[in-house]
Amino acid sequence: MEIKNIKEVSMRILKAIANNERIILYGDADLDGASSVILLEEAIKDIGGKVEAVYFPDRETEGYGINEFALNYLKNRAPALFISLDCGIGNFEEVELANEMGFEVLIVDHHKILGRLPAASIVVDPRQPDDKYPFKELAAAGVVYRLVKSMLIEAGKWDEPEKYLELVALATLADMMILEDDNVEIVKSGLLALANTKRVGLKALIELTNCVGEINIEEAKLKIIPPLNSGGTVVLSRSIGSGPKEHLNEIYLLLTETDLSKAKEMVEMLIEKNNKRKEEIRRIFYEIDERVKMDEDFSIIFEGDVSWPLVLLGPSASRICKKYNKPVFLFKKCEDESPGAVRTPRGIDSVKAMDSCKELLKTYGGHPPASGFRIKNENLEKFKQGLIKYFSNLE
Ligand SMILES: [Mn+2]
Repeated sequence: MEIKNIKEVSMRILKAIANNERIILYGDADLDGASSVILLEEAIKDIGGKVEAVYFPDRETEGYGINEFALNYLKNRAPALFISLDCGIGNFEEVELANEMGFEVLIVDHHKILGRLPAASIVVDPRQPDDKYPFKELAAAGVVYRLVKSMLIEAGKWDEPEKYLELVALATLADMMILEDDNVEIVKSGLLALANTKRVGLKALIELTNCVGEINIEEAKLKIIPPLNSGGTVVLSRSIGSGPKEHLNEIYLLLTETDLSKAKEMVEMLIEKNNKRKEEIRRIFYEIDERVKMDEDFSIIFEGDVSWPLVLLGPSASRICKKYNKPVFLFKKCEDESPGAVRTPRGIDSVKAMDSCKELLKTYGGHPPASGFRIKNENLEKFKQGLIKYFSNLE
């Protein structure tokens, strides 16, 4: 049994390699997205192909998923095969735009399907209603692992699963995927591989976070993953002159670094950044906590502020959700539109809740317990009331 369309995407990429087509990898800017991109890029290189460009959107300024700014940035590389990893499943308009620019879009994602599919040439997502693959809780990197395995077997080059599995294990833990079925084996063999990693970025991370010997799930979650989660966007000019700038991020750069001393410097910086980040999340948590305490009776927590960085809303919402055991919607108040993050207690589907107000939202999507949205400011109050109504009907 295989995930729907894995074989099709695998064959399409192999054809692109054989025909020397330009390939663009577009990944979500977190550890799962970066791992997905690295897996596919390494597999393409192992088969003898090359990647024209890698792009990670800036979470703070571009938000989540495929966006117009990014497409404009990349459009002079069309025609090309545009592969969206760990995002894309909710980007209906953006995929249309990419098609118009001359890209052929492939989507490999694991987020919830929003009623219909974007107009991509092939979509892989285990959550497609007609996908017969029984396990739905793979991280995107777990889905990409099955894709690269299929490609490498087809090309007769499947021999080093460890270098992929170490990343899939970390991505699975970072995305907080449920540790059942496939994920148990992935995390177990991946963490075993991690202790003997050849990636200097991971070596540096293991050394500087004082992990010794075999790394267990707790150590991975508490020591290895947090610095990686603090990685931000980096725009590099890799080629001289007017060559394209690369729109990357620090997670990707660390995990693909080949110089150990450089990797150590990067890790030190990420650890420092992570400490600042924790401090900042604490500040936001207390700010929200103060506001919520004033309110006696509430069914949801719905708060926004101009000063809250978008990238910290998810972790702040998680803390608030843990404390109050209520659905939490946080947004960064921007000029016309506001992006936000959602966390809900166990058993409550945040994406379904937003389905009930979808006409008020510009975009939304994610996983049942953790998702995001973007909304015109004029609709914020209506959205809040719609959610209150939705949750009161649930009770
Ligand atoms: Mn993911």
